[in-house]
Amino acid sequence: MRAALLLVVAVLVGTVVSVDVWWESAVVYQIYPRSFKDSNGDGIGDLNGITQKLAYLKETGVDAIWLSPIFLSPMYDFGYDITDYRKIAPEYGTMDDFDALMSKAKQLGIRVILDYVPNHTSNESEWFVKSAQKDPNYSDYYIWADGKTDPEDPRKLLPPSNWVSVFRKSAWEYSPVRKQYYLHQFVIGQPDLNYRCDKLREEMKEVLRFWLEKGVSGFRVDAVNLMYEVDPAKFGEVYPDEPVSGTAGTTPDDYDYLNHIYTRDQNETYDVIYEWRALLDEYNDKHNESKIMMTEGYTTLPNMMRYYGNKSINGSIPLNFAYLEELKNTSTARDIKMVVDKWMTFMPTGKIANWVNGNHDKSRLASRYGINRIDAMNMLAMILPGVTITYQGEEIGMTDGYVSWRDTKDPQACNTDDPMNYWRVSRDPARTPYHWDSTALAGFTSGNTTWLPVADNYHTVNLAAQVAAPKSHYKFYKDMVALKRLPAVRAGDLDLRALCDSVLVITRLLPGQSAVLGIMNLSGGEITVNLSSLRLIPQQLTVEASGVNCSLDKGAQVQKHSIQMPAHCALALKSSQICC
Ligand SMILES: *[C@@H]1O[C@H](CO)[C@@H](O)[C@H](O)[C@H]1NC(C)=O
Ligand SMILES: *[C@@H]1O[C@H](CO)[C@@H](O)[C@H](O)[C@H]1NC(C)=O
Ligand SMILES: *[C@@H]1O[C@H](CO)[C@@H](O)[C@H](O)[C@H]1NC(C)=O
Ligand SMILES: *[C@@H]1O[C@H](CO)[C@@H](O)[C@H](O)[C@H]1NC(C)=O
Ligand SMILES: *[C@@H]1O[C@H](CO)[C@@H](O)[C@H](O)[C@H]1NC(C)=O
Ligand SMILES: *[C@@H]1O[C@H](CO)[C@@H](O)[C@H](O)[C@H]1NC(C)=O
Ligand SMILES: *[C@@H]1O[C@H](CO)[C@@H](O)[C@H](O)[C@H]1NC(C)=O
Ligand SMILES: *[C@@H]1O[C@H](CO)[C@@H](O)[C@H](O)[C@H]1NC(C)=O
Ligand SMILES: *[C@@H]1O[C@H](CO)[C@@H](O)[C@H](O)[C@H]1NC(C)=O
Ligand SMILES: *[C@@H]1O[C@H](CO)[C@@H](O)[C@H](O)[C@H]1NC(C)=O
Ligand SMILES: CC(=O)N[C@H]1CO[C@H](CO)[C@@H](O)[C@@H]1O
Ligand SMILES: CC(=O)N[C@H]1CO[C@H](CO)[C@@H](O)[C@@H]1O
Ligand SMILES: [Ca+2]
Ligand SMILES: [Ca+2]
Repeated sequence: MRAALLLVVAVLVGTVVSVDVWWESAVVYQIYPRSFKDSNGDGIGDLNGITQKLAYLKETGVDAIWLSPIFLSPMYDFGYDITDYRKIAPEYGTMDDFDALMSKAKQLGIRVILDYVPNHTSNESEWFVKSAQKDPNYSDYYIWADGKTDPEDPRKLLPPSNWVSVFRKSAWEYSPVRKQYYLHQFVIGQPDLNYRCDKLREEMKEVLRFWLEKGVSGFRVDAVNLMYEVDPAKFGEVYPDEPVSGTAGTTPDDYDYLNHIYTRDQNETYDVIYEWRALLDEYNDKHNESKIMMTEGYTTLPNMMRYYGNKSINGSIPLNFAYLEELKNTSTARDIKMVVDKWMTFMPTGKIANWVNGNHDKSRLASRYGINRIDAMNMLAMILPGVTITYQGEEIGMTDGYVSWRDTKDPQACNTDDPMNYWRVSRDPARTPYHWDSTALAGFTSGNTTWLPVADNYHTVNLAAQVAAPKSHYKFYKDMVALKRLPAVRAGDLDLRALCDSVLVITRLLPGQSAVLGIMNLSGGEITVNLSSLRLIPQQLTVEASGVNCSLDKGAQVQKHSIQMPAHCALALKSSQICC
């Protein structure tokens, strides 16, 4: 009787434990659909284009693709302004195309992650149109407030508060229909949703369920720390002004002019994330996989860490922007170690780290760090514990493209007061089409135009050339993906050492397994690295991945006390004997 009971308990526990938590050491590849592959010659990337290229992604070895928004949108912010969360943008395809993409991905074993944009919809959303008309079912879906009368001119109406949009100027826009102002933390066409409305919160959960039912493996959640604004009930039903930050060189139209204490990082945000996590967990058994949730929030480290949850509650993986914000092309091995250590130190025990080398908002990896550091940064993102996130093109070292003012599409650049300097804020250079090969327009389209110009170095920097070359950034990347599958990289301990300003050594150690090492020489001179001080590493090592600047080839055997590292070489090694 007692034995039978124990058996039942064991089986129950067994089923819980066996859910596939596939993402804990995954490679997630971010696709910017508009610029990945155009299948019908209109110059705009689309879902069928992605489906055509899934075999390539399988060959590369990625676990999952994250698609930047593919939903119905007027594209003021290229899909981050959604009209209907359940419809596909016609320029990207149809729901049938999406279903075809899903089934091809499933067949190949690639998981699909969607971008979830909860902070705002498009102003063309039916919800917004009805909310402006005060339809009782939607009236509270957005942040509405009365204007203030101008003390100097009583006939004039001023916005409810001094809040500024991320893309500059007042964050409030007057609706002549409702005769009130609505809040938009991004462009005017992106009204903020009101998470203090219970019905809206439920509605947004239904959106998650809709896509989970279609078999997606999780979500990347956009601009999460701007979701809540301060509760106006605490201020007599008005939205209070934010204090001036005192940042030098800013004017009241600039986002940095204010200290955003009422429009960012509100405490209610974290609870919504934990609720969404619990919702995703409802699908664990149904799909026998744990869903992934990654959240985007540019905020302080302590705030970031709250998204993870704690021992008793699970949250999301807060996207780690340290590589984008805290490191640059001149960072030393010690600088890099400090940045990695910081994340590992503050991350709650038992949670999963992540490493982001780029996204569609930032200058590309190869431009930010210089072409000499492409392999080193890709190696770092792969060999550290946790999730690797690659923005399309990083695997071949694409640089930013040149986009003239005339060709500029990004609202952040178009809204600038200083057209001479649009390129300083434009996100278009990091969004130019993917370089498939050296044929016309980089093989991106069969047509004769593209929505953004193709970068002119595609003749030399393209996938086909790198697949054909004996050594390339792509081949190195692919070897690193394979290395990430080794037990020591999946689950081993991390040991990180800066041997000097220019040499960083990353070691992953798991008892009973081969040790895995990554070594990078960040300097412009050749050196011989002696790893004798790493006592747990066996003597004999095999080269598993060799960057474009290395002289040792894949498969070469080396001794740990003498490893030849030419300038800018990034080398990954595995011990021949098991370690520790
Ligand atoms: C669920 O996935 C896990 C891990 O891949 C596997 O071990 C288990 O057998 C699967 N369970 C079912 C019911 O398919
Ligand atoms: C509001 O929603 C309810 C329930 O869905 C529906 O019966 C009702 O007709 C809607 N009201 C309006 C004004 O559309
Ligand atoms: C949405 O906002 C844009 C400005 O970004 C404006 O041009 C357009 O007319 C608005 N559309 C609706 C339906 O309000
Ligand atoms: C938000 O939560 C933090 C941590 O629990 C707490 O210290 C802080 O006082 C809270 N802020 C507000 C405005 O409630
Ligand atoms: C974990 O976080 C939850 C939700 O914020 C909180 O209620 C709980 O007290 C925390 N538990 C621990 C052990 O910190
Ligand atoms: C949190 O998620 C992990 C899987 O990543 C799971 O093993 C763990 O049991 C979950 N913890 C809670 C408190 O739900
Ligand atoms: C680093 O980047 C800056 C600005 O992009 C550039 O001026 C400088 O030459 C670069 N330095 C190296 C070592 O690549
Ligand atoms: C581009 O293609 C369109 C449609 O095929 C054609 O009508 C047009 O003449 C072409 N333009 C150029 C510059 O080749
Ligand atoms: C490597 O370092 C160890 C310990 O400092 C030293 O004994 C050994 O001679 C060095 N080997 C070489 C080849 O420099
Ligand atoms: C490293 O390799 C790149 C690409 O092949 C090349 O452009 C660069 O000059 C090399 N750097 C050095 C220092 O050899
Ligand atoms: C990296 C990223 O996804 N950034 C997006 C954050 O949200 C704003 C508004 O939705 C977009 O403009 C950015 O592209
Ligand atoms: C550890 C080590 O030998 N570092 C060297 C890397 O290369 C630069 C430039 O040649 C040297 O100055 C460092 O000493
Ligand atoms: Ca197309
Ligand atoms: Ca908001």
